[in-house]
Amino acid sequence: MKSSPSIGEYLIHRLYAHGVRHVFGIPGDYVLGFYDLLSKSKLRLINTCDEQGAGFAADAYARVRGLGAVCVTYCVGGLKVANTTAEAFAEKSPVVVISGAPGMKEREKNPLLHHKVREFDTQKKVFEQLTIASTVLSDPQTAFQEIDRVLHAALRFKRPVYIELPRDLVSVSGIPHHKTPEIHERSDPKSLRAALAEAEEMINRARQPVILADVEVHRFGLQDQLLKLVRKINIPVAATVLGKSVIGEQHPFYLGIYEGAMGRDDVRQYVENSDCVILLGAFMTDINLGVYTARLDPARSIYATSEKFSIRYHTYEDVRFKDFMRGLLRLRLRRRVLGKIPRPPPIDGFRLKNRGARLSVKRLFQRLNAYLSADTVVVADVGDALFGAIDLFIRQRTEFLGPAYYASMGFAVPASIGAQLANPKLRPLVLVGDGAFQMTGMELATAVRYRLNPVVVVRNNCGYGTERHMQDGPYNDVWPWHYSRLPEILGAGRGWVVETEEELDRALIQAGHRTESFCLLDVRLAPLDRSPALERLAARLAKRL
Ligand SMILES: Cc1ncc(C[n+]2csc(CCOP(=O)(O)OP(=O)(O)O)c2C)c(N)n1
Ligand SMILES: [Mg+2]
Repeated sequence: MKSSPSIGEYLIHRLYAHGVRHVFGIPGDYVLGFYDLLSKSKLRLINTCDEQGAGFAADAYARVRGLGAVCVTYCVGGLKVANTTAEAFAEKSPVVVISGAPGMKEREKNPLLHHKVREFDTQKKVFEQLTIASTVLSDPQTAFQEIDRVLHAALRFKRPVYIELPRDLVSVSGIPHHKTPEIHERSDPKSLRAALAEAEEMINRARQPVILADVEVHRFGLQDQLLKLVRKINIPVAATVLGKSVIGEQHPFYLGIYEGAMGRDDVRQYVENSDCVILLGAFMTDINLGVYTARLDPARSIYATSEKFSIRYHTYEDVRFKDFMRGLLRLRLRRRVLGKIPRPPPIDGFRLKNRGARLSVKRLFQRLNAYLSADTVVVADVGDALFGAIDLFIRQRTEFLGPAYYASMGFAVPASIGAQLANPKLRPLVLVGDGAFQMTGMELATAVRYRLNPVVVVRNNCGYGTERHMQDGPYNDVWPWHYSRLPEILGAGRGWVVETEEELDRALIQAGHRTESFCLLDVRLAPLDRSPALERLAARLAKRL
């Protein structure tokens, strides 16, 4: 690094230092100077078809790799990633949104420059609501510090941040000999000690303690600590939907997904009958909790996240999530003899039953379960793709991505691009409804361009199936596309129409061999057919009414 790099160079340098290798986006005149720098840097630019695709890809990249970046032009590009940034915020994914902007000189006298909405800071104000920290790099004296501050916030809180780069400052040098500060944030020692002491007493006294592990365990890189803790005291673990795959689903102490009425009954009973539920990095969202059907008693819970820490009804201030997790490993916790615990049903080898019969949603997921391998990352879109995927059996950890809280449709296809670039060893299996596919499915062009090879299962049920069960009407229909013929348009890939079990079986086997580009299965399903997870929810909700 030069003693006095330009503001653009410093930003690139810091992204690289934090492990970013790809930046997703679409250029425009306000960001061209920075694109030029990027294209000559060690970072690789990934041009998507639409900014929303870039936003979802960067989000998935951040979930897999720890930090992601999207770079767009002012307002016309920036506001298109507002929704994806909102999702990243809500689901704790650290995405750096970089937006070009009019130069500071151009802003004098407030002229009507193209792409401006109302004021020059309109876009910045929008992103203040959607990010954990934001800045306009308008002053070379403070630009480096601002970059440090904002990137630190992204990593500290695992939430998106916004950096606006006026085009006349990209090549301006910042202050010379700037040193990036190393920040170590610690817990308040007294508070941490007291919290650990109370946790020790509560866990040791408990008859049936259980861990409920959620997404922050993954975001903060604490999966090894979790495994050590499990082994240390022989304690069973359930995961939430958002945290699915935070622990390998074949682990002998793994119970399954806990999600109130939507999950398996045995998992639900085990967790809800526990006298000490240790919630690690958990978001108490409605979907995570089976649309409010979960019954977790705070009087019997330890609740540890990066934002809040409480045991029973009282809260401890300044206890860092990481410190608490590490502290748990040092406690004198009673090692238990593990009795019989609920276990996920074994994965049967799939046997074709009704060769010619129309494929049902249930059998689709059973067959997909047999297809998964340790190298698969499952990327599920909103709708029954996400609900059904809950019952899939993820072979290793961190290999399930789905917008299980904010739930924006259109996530899965672009997210698979981000996920595979973040970890090229993985081959994505995309589960996406026909409705969601019509929103962002054309990003398959990006997959072709960058030689990625997702296997995309389009669940073609002629419309918004999930919504049909709530209230139906012609507004839930979508226009039928010839999905399997997209390879003709894109000049690469393979497509299949799948109507029977046998066709599904054959297509998946062939897709396993066709690794040179994407594979798309247009899976025809009955409009009202739904996954076992959705069935369970509907049945149990009906019982409670
Ligand atoms: C961007 C966005 N628009 C609308 C919705 C509301 N919504 C939730 S599920 C759904 C239908 C999804 O249809 P499809 O992708 O075909 O999946 P299916 O329900 O058929 O499994 C809609 C419209 C949403 N979640 N996100
Ligand atoms: Mg559909």
